[in-house]
Amino acid sequence: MQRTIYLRPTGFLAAQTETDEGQTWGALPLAGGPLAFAAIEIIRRPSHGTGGRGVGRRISGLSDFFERDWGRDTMQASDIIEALRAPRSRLAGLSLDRPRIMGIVNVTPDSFSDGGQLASAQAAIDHGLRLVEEGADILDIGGESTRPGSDAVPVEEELARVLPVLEGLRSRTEARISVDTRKARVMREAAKAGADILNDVSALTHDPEAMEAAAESGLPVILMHAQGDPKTMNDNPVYDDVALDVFDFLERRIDACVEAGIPKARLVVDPGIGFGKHLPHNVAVLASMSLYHGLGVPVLLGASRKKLIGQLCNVENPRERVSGSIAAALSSVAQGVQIVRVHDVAATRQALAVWAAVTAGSENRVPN
Ligand code: 7PM
Repeated sequence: MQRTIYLRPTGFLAAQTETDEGQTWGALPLAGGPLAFAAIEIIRRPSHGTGGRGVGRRISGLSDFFERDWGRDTMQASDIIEALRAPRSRLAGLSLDRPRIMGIVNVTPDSFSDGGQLASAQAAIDHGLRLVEEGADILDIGGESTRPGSDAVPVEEELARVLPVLEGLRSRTEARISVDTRKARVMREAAKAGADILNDVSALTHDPEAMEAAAESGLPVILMHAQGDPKTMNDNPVYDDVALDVFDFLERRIDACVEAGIPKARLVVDPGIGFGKHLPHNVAVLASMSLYHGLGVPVLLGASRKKLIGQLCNVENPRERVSGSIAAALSSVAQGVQIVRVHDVAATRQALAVWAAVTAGSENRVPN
């Protein structure tokens, strides 16, 4: 069935943790997290083949929304409301009732050391442990550079990069560990070595065996949207409406996972900033992050030090993009995003601590 309506929650207030009937006060709690929403942007996309052009958008207060006669869209609307409202399952044991930080541990040869494989493994382990001290809830280990324009990495090489770091961190930290890979064999070996989460930038589409490997692992999976393959994805990305096209893709991938035996409670979605997206696409996605809560699973954002930050701030050197990256993370967290994937854990943690205090201390709460 072609989806015709999308609902983007907006007008955020603080939710009290025990809230369950906030609706009578004009706001609904969002996904069991720290926020409630008081308004909804109703987005209509003409169904294919009707000759309709363009996407219609209007903001509606909650009471207007519920008084409306939704006609043949009743099921679509009530399904999304239920998905927006339902508290999220724990992710590898981690509660998602407050924002969580995923720290990036890159294990590509140029990322840490020129002293060979052993030295770079040790450097990556040390780096991961430092990120945990700084407040990372999850460490994301990646051995395949999926930078736009980059070449594929052979599976043996990727395993040789990732496994020693995974093993080293596994025995030294309580933090959850995710492995950033598109390959079934890396998923299987990582699961055996104690990984908690699989993170696939191709949403289990790159390797024909990845879906089965992920299902058999029993691990939660992060499904990221990308248009095209890393090598060519940023040459000429094309969308009808980028935020909605990404929603449709992620919805189809969730369905495929559930079909293959990965329950929805083990899935996370990510719109994939920079993956087959130019600046206006990236900005449109960031402005619509709360839309993805309608998929009914936790939402992750990875914008840290990416090119769009450089473009918005006019900064060439990725290491100098920390403040802009924090603004991107905060704007998403203020839309209810549950996980931010970042290089700069200490700085992000400071920003989130201030945000959380101000949000919780707000006088315009939704009462119990
Ligand atoms: C070199 C350049 C290495 C760029 C890696 C990158 C995401 C991800 C990456 C993301 C999820 C980076 C990228 N980005 N996984 N893996 N979401 N789920 O900038 O945005 O970190 S790799």
